[in-house]
Amino acid sequence: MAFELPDLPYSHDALADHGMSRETLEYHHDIHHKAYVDNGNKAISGTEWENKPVEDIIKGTYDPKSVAQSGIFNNASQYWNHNQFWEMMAPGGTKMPGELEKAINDAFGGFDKFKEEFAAAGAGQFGSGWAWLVKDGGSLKITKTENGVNPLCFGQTALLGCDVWEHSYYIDFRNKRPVYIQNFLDNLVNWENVASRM
Ligand code: MN3
Repeated sequence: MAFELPDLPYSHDALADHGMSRETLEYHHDIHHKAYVDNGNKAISGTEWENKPVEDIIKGTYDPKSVAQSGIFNNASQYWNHNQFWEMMAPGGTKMPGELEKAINDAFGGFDKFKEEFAAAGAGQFGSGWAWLVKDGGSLKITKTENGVNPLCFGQTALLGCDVWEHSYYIDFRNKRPVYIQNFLDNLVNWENVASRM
């Protein structure tokens, strides 16, 4: 099935008071995400993947031995990653459901410890990539991935993902990736969405 650019679940202005400007969302959603949609559709056209669900394309084309990955993988995974990313945010963030709070406390020894470890993963990803909170079997883990690689590649469930490509933060935070990640965790996460993925 063809990839389609979803609408943002909020207006382009909705996150501006919380550290993510209209200009960032115009570039990031309307231009970057759309490019993954358009290039992905071109890449799968006429291939065995043309009518497959995007999750199957990602899992079926991921090559653990490749750094560059294929054009099909890169565009399909970045298409999917951004579909999740917009849903994982809400203006000002949301209250964390108790069930998720307990799971985070159990896994990381408290919310502050979780935030520290997640921020370190995002800041420590050399070059473009993502920081993730994943469910791996029964346990919660923090991971980082390069470029478009995501938890589906490793049989994990993505609960929260933070885009640490420069296009995600350079307009609002310039080179200060750690400040962007801290703001993401403090002011942008839709914890209800994260909990719904468990
Ligand atoms: Mn991005």
